[in-house]
Amino acid sequence: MLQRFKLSKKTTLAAFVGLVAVVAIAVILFPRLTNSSGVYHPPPPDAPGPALVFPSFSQPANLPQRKSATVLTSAERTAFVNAVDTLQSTHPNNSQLSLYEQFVVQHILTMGFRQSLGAKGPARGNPAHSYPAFLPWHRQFLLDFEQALQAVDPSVTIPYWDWTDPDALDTILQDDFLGPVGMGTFVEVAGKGRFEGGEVKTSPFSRWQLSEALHFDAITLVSLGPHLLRFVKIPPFDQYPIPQSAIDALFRTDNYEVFNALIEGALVPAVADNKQDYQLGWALHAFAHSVIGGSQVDWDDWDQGIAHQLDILGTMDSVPSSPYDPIFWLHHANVDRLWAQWQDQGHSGPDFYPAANKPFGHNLTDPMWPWDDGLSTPGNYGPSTTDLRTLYAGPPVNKVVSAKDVLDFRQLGYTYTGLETGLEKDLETGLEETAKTAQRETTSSGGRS
Ligand SMILES: [Cu+2]
Repeated sequence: MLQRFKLSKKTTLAAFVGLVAVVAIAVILFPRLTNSSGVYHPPPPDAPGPALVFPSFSQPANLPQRKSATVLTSAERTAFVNAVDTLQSTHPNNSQLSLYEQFVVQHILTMGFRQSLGAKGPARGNPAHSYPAFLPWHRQFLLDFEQALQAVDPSVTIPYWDWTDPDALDTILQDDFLGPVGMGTFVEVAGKGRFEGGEVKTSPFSRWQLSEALHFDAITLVSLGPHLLRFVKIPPFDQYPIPQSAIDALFRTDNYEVFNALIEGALVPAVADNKQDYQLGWALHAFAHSVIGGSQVDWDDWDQGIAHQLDILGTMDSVPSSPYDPIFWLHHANVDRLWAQWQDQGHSGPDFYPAANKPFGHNLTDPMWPWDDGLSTPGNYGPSTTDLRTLYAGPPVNKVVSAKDVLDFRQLGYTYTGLETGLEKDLETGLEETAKTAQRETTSSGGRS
């Protein structure tokens, strides 16, 4: 039985783990947005800024749709699972990593952009996390993955996990979908009880043999072993579904950087009624990672808005390795869907993305590694003696991609069910409806007189 929460903070070990955790979290999750008090003040709503404009898109007919995981037919689930499983079982040219694992190693190497690790080129910070490019980087990442799936089965799109849907998690964790919760390892959470997690033991994903070099604890850099690990809904990450009010808070901002940081989970609103103030925190995307992965955190600092991550338990909880759990893709499709929805609500186009003054890779037209034609290279990052850079084959799409190139998701060739088809079209429909209503009223009032 693990006594994870009884680790005394007075021990040297705890101090060391805490320090490593703080550094890891600071590097991986927190953007440099806050002032010295840890509170971020976005510009007031009436500050001069880009005017909201009606986007000029209209949606082509038959644009492939990413659907909610809860509405997939049994055949659609099977097609998705088979395509994912095929990527994991396909090793091009007898290479050490599968097609699927190329995505995992790409994600891991975003953590390697530190000079101390041997990074080269202009890219600064983490190309995919903690900074403005979090959303566009993962948009391109999902697109590449979806295209790889479609090379196996053209009918497949990535489903999304709506975190506010109480049924979605149970649906996803079925044997005929992404497999069940983990089993066989018990976690004692102080004041909360004993909880089970561990290996995924049924479904096609229970047969996956994970590369230990790619599957590791981001704090200790110790391998998490060859099995997919889930610790689902273990306190403090047992609050599922995520309340709609948390999504509503996200949609109150008109500021891209605040939106990006809030959805990544690096900021949370300090006071629900005070829309201006945000604190360092852990919500939405980061929270949902831990709903599956089962993070253990230091409660003492939670109230201050700073969560010290003490223990990583499951695959989804270790940011670098998290794409190894196929839930990652459904989770990030939801992140991308919410950004798409926010864009549709008057925040589309380059006015809603920082043009300059961000670390290289995070400004509007900076190439984002690895879609940068070799401009930057990461250092080696990970637990093993294997240099992960030697295993990475490069991006599947051989082109230069900046945030600007992925702002318009419809132009990339997909949309989400439930998104409006385009404001212009809605406006037309609305005008037609108004005209029809007026006509009906005229007719009926005419009948009464
Ligand atoms: Cu990521």
